[in-house]
Amino acid sequence: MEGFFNRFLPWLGRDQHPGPPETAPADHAAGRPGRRRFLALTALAPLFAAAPALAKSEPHDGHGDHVSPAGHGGHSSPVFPWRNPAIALTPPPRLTGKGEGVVMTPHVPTLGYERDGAVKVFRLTAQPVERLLLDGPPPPGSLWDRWHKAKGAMHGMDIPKKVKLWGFNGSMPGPAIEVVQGDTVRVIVKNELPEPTSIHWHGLEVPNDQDGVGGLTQPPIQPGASYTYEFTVHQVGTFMYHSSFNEKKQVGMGLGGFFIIHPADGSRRVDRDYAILLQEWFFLPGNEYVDVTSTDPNWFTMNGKSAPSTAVLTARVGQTVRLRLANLSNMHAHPIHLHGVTWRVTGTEGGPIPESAQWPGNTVNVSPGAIRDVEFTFTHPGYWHMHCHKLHHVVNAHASVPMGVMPMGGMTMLFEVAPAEAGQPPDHGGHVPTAQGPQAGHGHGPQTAAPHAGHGPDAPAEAGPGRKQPPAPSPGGQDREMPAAPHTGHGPSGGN
Ligand SMILES: [Cu+2]
Repeated sequence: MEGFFNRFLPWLGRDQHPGPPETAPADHAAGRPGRRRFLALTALAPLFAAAPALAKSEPHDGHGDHVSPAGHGGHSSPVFPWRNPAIALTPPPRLTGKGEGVVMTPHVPTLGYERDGAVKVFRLTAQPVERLLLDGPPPPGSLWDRWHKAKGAMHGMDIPKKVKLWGFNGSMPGPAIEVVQGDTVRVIVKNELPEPTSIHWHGLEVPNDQDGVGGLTQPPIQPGASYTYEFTVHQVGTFMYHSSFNEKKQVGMGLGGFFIIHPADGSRRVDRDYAILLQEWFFLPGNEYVDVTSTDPNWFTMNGKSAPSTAVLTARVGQTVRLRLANLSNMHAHPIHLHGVTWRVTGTEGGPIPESAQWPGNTVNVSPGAIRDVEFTFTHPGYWHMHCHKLHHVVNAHASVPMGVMPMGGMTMLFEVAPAEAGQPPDHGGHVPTAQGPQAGHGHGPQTAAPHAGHGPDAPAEAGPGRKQPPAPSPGGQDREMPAAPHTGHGPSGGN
């Protein structure tokens, strides 16, 4: 075992592990972070938002200090800006947006892969991303527009909320990765952030040296550097990837995404398969930099959008629907509630739940770090309301008209459910899906082409034969998040 752990010595500094300090003063003399340093960092925290301004006035001064590895030697941690202008941002790799095509991730692209023999090769670039949490006013006549006008509440809905976060491949959340049980997966991660990072595969049973805990199981990925992960997936279900370095800040700035594994035998299919990532943020009024020190968020997003800029999901009566709900929030659980259905909770962050242990409901609490798959069938057409049932989480910016009629914001989405297709009974086979339900041939009509299961073709990213049509576009219009800087002309594989 000693030899095994010696592998970690170069970056873990095991020899220097002090153990319990004999006396506090000696510990301070050795440079161990103490209360004084904690207080200093607390005092510096608000400067984070101002850091880009400092960087602007001194474009190249001091960045050598800013990007130095953190945490070694006991010196004070540097304060990192949102972006290091000395690091050119790579445009999204060619295959961003061309995934397996089974799961729909509104507002977020999926990520295609290239093949290296039997290995599926994905590319993720961690980088600063500008994001519109709120696009602005819903288009006149759109569902959201009609709803809020009928309600008499449009106040504050017309103000776009543009923020500066961190993401992958120009997207926050990062693009969704879809693979098949048994695949060997290689993910090449490039760090274009101003500070070190590393990526953890949340819930995956991988070898320890692929677990992505920066400084513990691997050296942190320094700014400008790349790192390659490779492992074989044997599990099935809904998982995540996220930063596992400086997590409170880096996850709090958006560094995460879905990692979905389909069964090798093609089971667990449904007609409409949606993945929704739950996140929360605190923004001081008028500030586009998230305050990662706050424990009291005032903005709440589903796949990076707050209502009324969230997608309108679609389904037909009789179709089987799955929601994969994952919570990457720093602080809060989100009890997600859907009107008009009784669902079964069919999966967790640990994979599928055996049928005998699935439970019915219409509200499921998703804790930070947890994932819940729910499956159901609508029995009635119409507009069905889906929202977090912590009602503080369905307004934006704590609402500016607390004694008036508040518009719906935050973690709110709508389902637009069409009648069953002609010739089909609206409720064939019962409305609570059974374990057989998703495979029971409910599919019919243009939206129900069976997702292709099994291994992707050699060039899946180009063809996407199983691609389902995405849901209706966000009522607020197009996603407009993009890398923060003009593209620099690097090719998709540049820098790797
Ligand atoms: Cu919530």
